[in-house]
Amino acid sequence: PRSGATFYQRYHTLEDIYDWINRTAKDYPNTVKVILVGSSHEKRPLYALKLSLNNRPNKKAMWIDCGIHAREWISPAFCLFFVHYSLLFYNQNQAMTQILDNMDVYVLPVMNPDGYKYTWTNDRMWRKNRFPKKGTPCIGVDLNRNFDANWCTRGASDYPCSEIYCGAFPESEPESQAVANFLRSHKDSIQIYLSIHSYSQMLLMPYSCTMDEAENHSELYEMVKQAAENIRRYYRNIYTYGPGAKTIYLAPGGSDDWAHMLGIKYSFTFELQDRGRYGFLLPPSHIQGACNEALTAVKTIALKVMEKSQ
Ligand code: PAY
Ligand code: ZN
Repeated sequence: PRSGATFYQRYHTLEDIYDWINRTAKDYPNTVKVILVGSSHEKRPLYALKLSLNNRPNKKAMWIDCGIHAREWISPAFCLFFVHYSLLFYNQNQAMTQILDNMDVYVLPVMNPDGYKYTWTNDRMWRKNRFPKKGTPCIGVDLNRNFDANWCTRGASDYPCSEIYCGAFPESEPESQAVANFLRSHKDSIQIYLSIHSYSQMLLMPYSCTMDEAENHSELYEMVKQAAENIRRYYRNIYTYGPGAKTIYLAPGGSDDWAHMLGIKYSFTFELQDRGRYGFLLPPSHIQGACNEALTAVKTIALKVMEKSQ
């Protein structure tokens, strides 16, 4: 059951997450809407929650996706926590109230449900989706290499057995296509794009697909820097920050770069805890801390974006 805060201090199966989505929508009928944005290869629904806490006209929006990579369990855990926190602390926490008064938030808790399911049943370290490519024994496309941003250049692979296989063509996968379609059709309202991954403790900004600087490099850099400083001040934990290509490695075809190129100026990828001790196998006892840190980064960035657009 979802009762009690401890629900958010555990990892959940895909079935439990679907149940949670339904219950959340039922419990908050006036503020939460479930949107079917598409479905996976194995025909599982991709549900996003739309949080709309205030019906001011012409509100902007923020998009957050989690679970693009199956084994990064802290990522869906963050999306669940974030929704819970937003609903509970609207009108309690000042930053959260300000944010939700000014923007709607779309949250996609599991972008890669087939892969996520597979990590619970077969292989805890699975990363990609579960697309079976004809003519090879290998399965799966790396959804974070499948977007149309310098697609399949250095830092991705066209070899289907690779962990960073880019797929047959950009948006070849139903999961990435669903997200891309949604963002394309809402790009006038969506101001902030966030994609949640683990691990490494990094706050990444465009670009990851090239060494070139984004045209708004300095404002993005200020945002991730301040977010990292806040995390350090409140939680005494270190997050590195900067453009993906220079901070972690070249990663073409990523969702954050593609969203930025689409015109969503404030686009980021967060790499949550830890820095490698447990890696993808972050113990449940660390969920709360990891989520608080990521929440601090979301708040810092959203408030900065709001300052600019006022
Ligand atoms: O925007 O540069 C970016 C994202 C880079 C991520 C990727 O898609 O490769 C980084 C990795 C991830 O979260 O998937 C980092 C982890 C530790 C990994 O699997 O290498
Ligand atoms: Zn990842």
